[in-house]
Amino acid sequence: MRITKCRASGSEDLRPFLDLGVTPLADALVDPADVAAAEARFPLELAFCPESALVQITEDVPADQLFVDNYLYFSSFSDHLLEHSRDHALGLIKSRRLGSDSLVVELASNDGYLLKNFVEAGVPVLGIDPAPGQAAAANEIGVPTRAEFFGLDMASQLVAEGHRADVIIANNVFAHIPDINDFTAGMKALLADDGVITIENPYVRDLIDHCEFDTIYHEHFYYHSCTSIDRQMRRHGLHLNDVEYFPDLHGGTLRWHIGHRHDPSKTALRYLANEQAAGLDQFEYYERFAARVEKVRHDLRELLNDLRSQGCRVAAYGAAAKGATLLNYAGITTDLVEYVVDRNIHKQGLCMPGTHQPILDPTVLLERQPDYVLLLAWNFRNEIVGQQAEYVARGGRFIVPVPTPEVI
Ligand code: DWN
Repeated sequence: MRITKCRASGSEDLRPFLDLGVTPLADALVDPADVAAAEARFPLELAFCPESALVQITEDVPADQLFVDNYLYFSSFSDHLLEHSRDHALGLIKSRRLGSDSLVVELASNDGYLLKNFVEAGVPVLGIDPAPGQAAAANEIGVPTRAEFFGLDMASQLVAEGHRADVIIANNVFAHIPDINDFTAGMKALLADDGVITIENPYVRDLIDHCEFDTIYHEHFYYHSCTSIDRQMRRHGLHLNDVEYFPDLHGGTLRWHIGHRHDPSKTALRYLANEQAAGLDQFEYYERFAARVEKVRHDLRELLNDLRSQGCRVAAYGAAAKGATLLNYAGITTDLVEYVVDRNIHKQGLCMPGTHQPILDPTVLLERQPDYVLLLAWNFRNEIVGQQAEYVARGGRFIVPVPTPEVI
């Protein structure tokens, strides 16, 4: 179902600027036995709302189709992400002076990859994640987790049980929630008076500036800027008070610090001023993006067709959601890329959505030594290329698809 109003502000002045076609759900990997069956496909289109300054997709895919039984994303398959998360936890324990009488709540806590650091430090935690597999994995390692969707109702229930959070962590979830206002109201209700919320998501400015269009998929309803975050929080009596930038995480990630009181750091004010100067709160900033995306599609297909005409064998690395968007938008089927490797054991043996490349263990790269590997998980370029030193030493080459297709 197509939305006609901004999900945050309710404004009807919603202006589409990028159409990536009708694509399957990026995380809906396909059982080989079902490749002949029709897959659910939905329009994938981005729009901008001048009132909220929020970039968002215009299709309303039911959340229970996105994040429950077949959700295969486990955070613990990236060493870089695990290290980043540990630094975040230890930093909060120190800066917020957390102890045995504190409470840290993580929304979309996945497999306990982050909260486990607080548990080890003796800080009480609560994980909340609707995906049963991930919640079960978290509970197995001693991270108390409830397999539910978070919102105002759940927050009110937790407060009624006597819980208020000194820290609420929401990493890679504030892009994933159909009702952003209910979710924000829930955080407002649950946060202790002097508590802090830290929200982490890829930065829409990097998406546009580095042409990271493949990070657009149906489970990402929103693509945030500091301006859109600031306006969303003010709608709920919360305030953006600080900003941290992680250029090497997921193609450029911001961590926003939010509280009940308005006490902005110089950094927060600088980010807001820079975004206004660059025009991130104006439609014109986004309207030229589509032409750049179409050029990447053209150039990548031309490169892969040239390689095929030379008889080269091409595989791909990373059965990532972004990989599904890239392969489907660019129409890259098994004639151009034969298979995908991925070290997430839950994904191996399945096929990519829509284009149906089989997903295999990365050891296959040394067994088959394809001439080229398209790096679908380019956000982990250093980690992956480093791991595949032997493949490279034997003459293998990686292709990085964005910001412009490049053989490295
Ligand atoms: O918001 C989200 C973003 C941040 O992460 C989630 N909704 C979904 C996910 O998007 P994604 O699937 O594009 O994520 P990744 O983490 O970029 O996917 C990387 C893929 O590569 C995973 O399937 C794991 C795999 N991998 C691997 O095989 N070897 C990753 C690393 C680092 C490796 O060394």
